Amino acid sequence: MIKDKITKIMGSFLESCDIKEIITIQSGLINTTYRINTSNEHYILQKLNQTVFQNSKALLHNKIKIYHFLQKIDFPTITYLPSKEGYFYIKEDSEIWQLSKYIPSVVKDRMDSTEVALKAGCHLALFHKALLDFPINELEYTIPDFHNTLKRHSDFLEYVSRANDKRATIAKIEIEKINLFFPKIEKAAIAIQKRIIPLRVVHNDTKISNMLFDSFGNIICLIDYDTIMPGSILHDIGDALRSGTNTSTEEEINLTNVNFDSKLYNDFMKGYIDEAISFMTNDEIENIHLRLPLLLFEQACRFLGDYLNNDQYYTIYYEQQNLVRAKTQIHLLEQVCIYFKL
Ligand code: GN1
Ligand code: MG
Repeated sequence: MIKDKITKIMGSFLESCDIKEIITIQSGLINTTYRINTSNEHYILQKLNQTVFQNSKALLHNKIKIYHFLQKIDFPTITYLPSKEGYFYIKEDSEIWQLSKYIPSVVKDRMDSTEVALKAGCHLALFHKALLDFPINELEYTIPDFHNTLKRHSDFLEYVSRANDKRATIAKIEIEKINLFFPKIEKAAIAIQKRIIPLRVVHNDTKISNMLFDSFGNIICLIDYDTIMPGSILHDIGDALRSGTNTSTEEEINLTNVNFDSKLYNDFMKGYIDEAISFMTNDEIENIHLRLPLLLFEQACRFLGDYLNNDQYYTIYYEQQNLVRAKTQIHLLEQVCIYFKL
């Protein structure tokens, strides 16, 4: 029984714990997450997906180092709790579990006003700024080539070549669309891959649902430090905009609801640049607009690739969910390419 197992795991972290309620949180696509309500405190308990995060040691190393660093400089952060043995995780039947304090907050899938977009941009810039002093060489690459768009595309082509006939036929139009988009984004992908853009400590998974808001629309903190590693700030900007400027979500089935909101795009950029202009290089400033189309393209390749690979990577709750997710990304990409004249 899951309750027995969770009670045992909670007992490895806390001296005593009277569990009142266990709620499964479905918003993440990789790890298994529960909210645990007890008679006094609420917690977030998470089981790491070790198929995706094969180097769990490196992941925990990065996560905890960043956590301690943010705490030390008083930057808003999640609070991870140590186990009774003093580690920030426990191992149970070779599974890895982490516990953090639950933060009462509003979770948004998109930026729903100018204020929210300005604040999201500003907070992301402050996060990057706060980590400028973090010794980047101490971080490990937990998932190599995570935002390497060219690699994501070549992996996608591999999945196309190996796909079963049924799925390849169902996804025919989307596969063709990705093939048509590739020449449009290839130059930008190469420019970014050539590392004209400096390596910095970045989050790598800045979708808006990873920013917790209070009831006034202020950001409490960024969550999900699983993918923090060296990368480009442009990845984070692009990923926040990918979800943030969508008038619906990446799960939307009705594509007429999925539209690129250019006003929110500009608001977010203003919030980011006002705060980050002091440390951004010219190359970063000149290439800042490229990352949104690249991230959308990358994510379309990843979702469609996973559909063609029989849903091995992302959690799904119904059969064509990864195809639906790929369609939303392609639909937005079409609009974004027109906007940026790509
Ligand atoms: C995954 O698990 P979650 O929801 O934090 C994925 C991100 C994608 C995102 C799409 C390690 O993030 O890269 O952008 O789904 N994380 C990993 O929703 O692959
Ligand atoms: Mg994540």
